[in-house]
Amino acid sequence: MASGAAAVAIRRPVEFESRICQVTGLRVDLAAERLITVNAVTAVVFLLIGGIMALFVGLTRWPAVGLLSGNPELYYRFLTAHGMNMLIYWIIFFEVAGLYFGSAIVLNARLVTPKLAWVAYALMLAGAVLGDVVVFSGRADVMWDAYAPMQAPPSFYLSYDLFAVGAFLACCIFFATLVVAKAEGRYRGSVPLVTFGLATAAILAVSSLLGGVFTFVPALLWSFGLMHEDPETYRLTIWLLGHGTQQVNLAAMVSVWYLLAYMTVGAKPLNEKLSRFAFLLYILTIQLGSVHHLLVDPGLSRSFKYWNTSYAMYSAVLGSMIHAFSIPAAVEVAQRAKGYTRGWFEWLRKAPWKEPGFSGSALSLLIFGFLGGTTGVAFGHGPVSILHHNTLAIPGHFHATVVGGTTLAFMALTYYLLPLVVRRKVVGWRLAIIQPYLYGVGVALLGIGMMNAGAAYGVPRRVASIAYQGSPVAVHFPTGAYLALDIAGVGAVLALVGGALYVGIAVATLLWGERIPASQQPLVPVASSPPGLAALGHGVPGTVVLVNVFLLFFFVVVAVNMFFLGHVWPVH
Ligand code: HEM
Ligand SMILES: [Cu+2]
Repeated sequence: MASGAAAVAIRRPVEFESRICQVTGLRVDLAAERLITVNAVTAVVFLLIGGIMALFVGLTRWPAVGLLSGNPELYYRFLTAHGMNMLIYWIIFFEVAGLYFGSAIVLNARLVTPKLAWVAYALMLAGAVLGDVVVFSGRADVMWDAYAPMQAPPSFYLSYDLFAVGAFLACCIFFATLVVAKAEGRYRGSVPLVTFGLATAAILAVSSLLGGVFTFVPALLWSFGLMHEDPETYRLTIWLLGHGTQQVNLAAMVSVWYLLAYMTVGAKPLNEKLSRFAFLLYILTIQLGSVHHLLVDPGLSRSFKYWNTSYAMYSAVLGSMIHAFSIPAAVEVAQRAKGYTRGWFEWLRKAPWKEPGFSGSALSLLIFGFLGGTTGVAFGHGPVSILHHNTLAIPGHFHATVVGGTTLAFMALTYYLLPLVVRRKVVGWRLAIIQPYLYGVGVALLGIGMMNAGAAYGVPRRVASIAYQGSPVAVHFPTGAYLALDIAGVGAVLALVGGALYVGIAVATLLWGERIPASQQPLVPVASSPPGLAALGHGVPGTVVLVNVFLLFFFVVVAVNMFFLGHVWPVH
């Protein structure tokens, strides 16, 4: 029998049905193409459902409107549906499409076992539909995280189990595709950076899904009355899932940033090894951060909490900072190579701001970095966490990460997927140009408003009315709190319009978009020849300035939170 290495070298490539992409020159597996399209379209349908829920939830939390303030039951039902459809269904269906793209398409390879990929899709869809049926029928108003001892019917936990098994299968198919592509000699050397980043996401996904198994299998048994559920164990395991999946989102988003920087302006990382190392830091340390969700919990030792949320976790933050330098620097080098060399920022001014693939990912990077990343570090600090726990500051923070960051990046990528994978001309290009701005500015205001209301005034999360309408004890908040909620409300409306535009453009393109014949050139500009390192001669002064502005801002965010902390228990 041949040794493993020899077997790798001699394996005969299996033929598969494909086409050659006229833009990228990549060989596109048609089976993979269909799976990517169907998973992405399904994702958009769930984004629409989650978005309609966002309308109700957003307008309820804006006291000036107070849509469901008098109907807390419906508010909790819709908030549960909002969390599940957005955080789980929309994001993960889109990520599965991304995994198939990053493996089969980017590597010129075939997706192994497309049939199993359809099984994975069917399991995820069954889980998502069951979840929505249970929630909308009013049998599980328990929020997406469903903390024990609050109990939902078995079908609720079963829906998560089905979805998780499907998502796990999809990850396995991704890894198998990488291994087989190598064995069949579809690529040489190491995989491209995008695939490497997505592999990071898939590895984190597998470890997060284990958290899902540890949580929802016992919970299912518990709902059948077959075992006891310990609330603290539940919280520990669900945050392995809940935090872990956010890091999957992070790794997937950063991969999209690299991909779009390359496709829109031809930017290539200055030091690819360093970028890969930054992804490695995520794999090694980022899951430890999950304990920041338990900082206020009794039962866990202080050393356990602080060790997990301090030393090791900051190396994952270092990973993000490396990407946050590397990507703008790559864009600057590419732009300077095109002759935009005047001053610090001509390269940035002359960037393709009317190209939604570029503007969307640039805004995503800005919102994620300035609003999401800095506040994540500040709020994950033990004593500050106690201060902000269960206030609107927390959803404010994660709307900056998973909405302004990941969702916006995925939207930006869609403007490339539509012409390149679905092969249809984007309908309503003029609206597409403004879509990322509307959504980005909206989400930024939503995040800033919620964080301000929560951090400065202690406005709680997960309540239909901050005045606690109908309660025997009146609750008053200062005017500043209402002002902050007005900012969030205006942001919500802008983001809702931006989100509706995105869904409208995607659906209209799928249904009515002009087909692009295989021979025709793309309708989006795709940079062809990325500059070599020679272009680095100009240096990256603009990026250095931006990075310093960021560090200063980071310092201010941490300092402001310390200021809040210092005013909790004044010592005279
Ligand atoms: C137009 C866009 C959006 C608006 C206006 C919006 C608004 C809101 C508001 C006001 C809350 C409620 C906070 C509370 O009452 O405690 C909320 C919660 C939440 N949102 Fe969004 N959101 C939007 C998009 C998204 C997206 C795209 C995601 C995920 C990718 C997302 C994930 C969540 C999650 C996980 C919660 C927490 C639910 C809970 O507390 O269980 N949102 N959102
Ligand atoms: Cu977390």
